[in-house]
Amino acid sequence: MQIDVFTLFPEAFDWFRNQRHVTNVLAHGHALDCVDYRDTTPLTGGQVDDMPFGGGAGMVLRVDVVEAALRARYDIDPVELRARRRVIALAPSGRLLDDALVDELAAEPALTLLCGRYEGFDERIVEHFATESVSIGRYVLAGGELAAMVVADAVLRKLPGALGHEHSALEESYSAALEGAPEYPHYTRPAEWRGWGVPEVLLSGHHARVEEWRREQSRLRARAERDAHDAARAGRRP
Ligand code: 6GU
Repeated sequence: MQIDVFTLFPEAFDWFRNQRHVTNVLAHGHALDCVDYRDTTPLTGGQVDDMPFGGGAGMVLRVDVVEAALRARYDIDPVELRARRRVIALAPSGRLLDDALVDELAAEPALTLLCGRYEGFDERIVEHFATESVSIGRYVLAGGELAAMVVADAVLRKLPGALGHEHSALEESYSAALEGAPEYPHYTRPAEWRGWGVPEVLLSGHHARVEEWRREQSRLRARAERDAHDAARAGRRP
């Protein structure tokens, strides 16, 4: 996997790059690179954005700036680039990220993530350079950087070697292995704390019963989640 993140704030990714699962996959030959729009902007003074036509608050990332950055990185017309790799514009209105989309992205050889800032992108960037736009939820962030890190985190931890031998990403919340349900609860030592115990079955050593209990818990959580969701939609509190 080769992830390129285009951003105005490459230093924002320094902390993320040093996370264990990220350093693990980078050591396995995967790559995460940040590209600064300002390094190749055709405008003077490092300008990358502009006022929106028609007026209104905020600034919009310019299409010529993004084109210059993509051309410098890939040496082809960005209109052709998107036939060769997925180019994702991070935007609050995009396709909602979920486990299925993460799986889809993790199967790609390469991803390009475009971060917008301020009021976002000139729409022509999304229309002509991107293959799609992706959102991490129905709320608005000040920029795409946090969303890009969320996407990269979720994708990279799916890759072999990310989590080490002791942990598998196969059976976790919202995975196919759990039929799309949330994960079962976990407990560790101490077995009792302030009188709060641990489900007896987990201490029993019966692997099959533990498995059965975990499936059941996962299903119960799925049902509770569905009920809470339905209640919220009906404007009630669960
Ligand atoms: Cl991808 N970008 C921004 N700016 N805000 C968001 C988002 C993305 N996803 C949810 N909110």
